[in-house]
Amino acid sequence: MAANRLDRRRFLAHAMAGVTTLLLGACDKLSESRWFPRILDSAEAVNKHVQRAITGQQALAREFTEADISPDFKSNGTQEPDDPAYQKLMKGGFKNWRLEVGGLVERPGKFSLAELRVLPSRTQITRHDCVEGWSCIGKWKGAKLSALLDKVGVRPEARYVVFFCADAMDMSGDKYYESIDLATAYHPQTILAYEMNDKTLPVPYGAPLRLRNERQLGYKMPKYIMRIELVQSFADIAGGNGGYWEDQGYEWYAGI
Ligand SMILES: Nc1nc2c(c(=O)[nH]1)N[C@H]1C(S)=C(S)[C@@H](COP(=O)(O)O)O[C@H]1N2
Ligand SMILES: [Mo]
Repeated sequence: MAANRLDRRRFLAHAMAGVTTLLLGACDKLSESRWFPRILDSAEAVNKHVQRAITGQQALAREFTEADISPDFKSNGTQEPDDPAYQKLMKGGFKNWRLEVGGLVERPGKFSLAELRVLPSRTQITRHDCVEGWSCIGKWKGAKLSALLDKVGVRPEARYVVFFCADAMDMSGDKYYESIDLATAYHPQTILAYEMNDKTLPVPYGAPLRLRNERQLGYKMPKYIMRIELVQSFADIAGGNGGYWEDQGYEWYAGI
């Protein structure tokens, strides 16, 4: 299957053209998101390589103004987990909710919302792009994931951050989960959001805590986070592909 050098160069050139289209596309109206299928078609490794080569590993996703905020942000996927433990926490205003952080860390721990709120935070107005072809702009405030990771101490073997959620996606009872690499985890706009549009994060959008990972598609931003685990490989977790949607065939790297 190894492509020869020329083929590989042509392939890269093609992929670069795709990225140029998408960079221009960022200035388009929300309805003009024709570039989605192109991204999903391109090979994951090349997509990731090219995006990082062109925009830089830590380049920021575009940010918007208050006037751009969508009046009716769409809630997608789960809108309220029916898991009994989640329901109980929700009815108690999430006072008893704790974020568990474990795996390849020096100091595993459990964090209340109050504890997360005192970590260094970031507020950002960004565009959420769903693979289904819709986009909404919202304002998010949350703890920087980098700050939480520094607090627990990431062990050198760790390569991915895995998020386990409260909601089951289908009759199988399989819970939503998702993973990102450490470069994404340390990106300045990668936050654990507890506020949306200046209010406590509402349940349809992932209360009490959801990830904002602004340079990837919506499915890479887990809602209803209960536990975070640092791992070396996600091969043994659930379906082995790094996330609920990846187990159904979506790309693991969903850069936009
Ligand atoms: N736990 C959980 N996280 C999730 C989902 C979900 O169903 N459950 N849906 C994903 C998808 S496909 C999208 S587009 C966004 C939707 O976020 P929103 O409801 O704030 O629009 O959340 C993502 N994270
Ligand atoms: Mo989505």
